[in-house]
Amino acid sequence: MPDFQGKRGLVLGVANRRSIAWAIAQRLAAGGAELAFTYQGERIEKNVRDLAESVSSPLVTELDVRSDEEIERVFREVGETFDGGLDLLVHSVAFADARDLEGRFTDTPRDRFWMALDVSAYSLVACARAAEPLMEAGGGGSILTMTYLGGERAVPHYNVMGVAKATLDASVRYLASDLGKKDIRINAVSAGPVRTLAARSIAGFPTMEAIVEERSPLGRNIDAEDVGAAAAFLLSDDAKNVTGTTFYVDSGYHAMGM
Ligand code: 0WE
Repeated sequence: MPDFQGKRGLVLGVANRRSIAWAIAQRLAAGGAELAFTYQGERIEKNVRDLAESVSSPLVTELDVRSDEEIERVFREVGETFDGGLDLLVHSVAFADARDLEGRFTDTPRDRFWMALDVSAYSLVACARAAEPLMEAGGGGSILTMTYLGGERAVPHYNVMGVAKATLDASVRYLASDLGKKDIRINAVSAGPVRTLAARSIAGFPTMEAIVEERSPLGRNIDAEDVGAAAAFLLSDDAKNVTGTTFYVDSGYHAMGM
């Protein structure tokens, strides 16, 4: 169990107790980290406040990652809360219009294509830039984002989210290249399908789970706790020489050709 005693973190992307971001946050909190949270939209505010309170969070604040002004405000609040420092950043945020997660990728309209990339990929760049001075003040830091195999291969119906994840994956490498000199690391976890709020509305999710069971080397699906454990390693000093990489938590599914 990695040690996060004295570490300060910001977690984006908790919606409810099933969220991958929450599984990661619980691991960090169990290791002694102090955690701030953001939430998107009033509908989930109470959920996130209740969860945050259970780990004695000093800050819960709204953030729509499409807004540069909101990102600026949130990182100012984080700096004020944590004495000008930040050690850990968890980015577990993605969104595409539901209409674009079915049917043909070819039919994705321009506005919804850019919306998906804005929320799901550019947000990492904007947050890494805002985190940089706070992490630099503390002598370094570690950033983690969530990706999916659909950014590397054409997974049926993942469509524009796949293009967003390809952009996110490349952004991880370029951010790692820039931020390494400040001892700021950035990595991605590529998780297999997990039943979260985001997954529940997706038709064919049970079919995907059945395929993972049938074809993955380990013959089973993963859960959010598996992601939490991998994320904790990558965020911890145990991974002090790991940056710019993708760590697969998918029962080995990505290694197969058929
Ligand atoms: O990245 C994801 C899902 C992210 C996501 C989910 C939704 C559902 C509700 C982004 N936007 C939305 N928009 C909504 O309106 N995953 C890795 C899970 C996932 O989603 C899929 C998958 C898998 C796996 C969609 C189609 C096919 C496979």
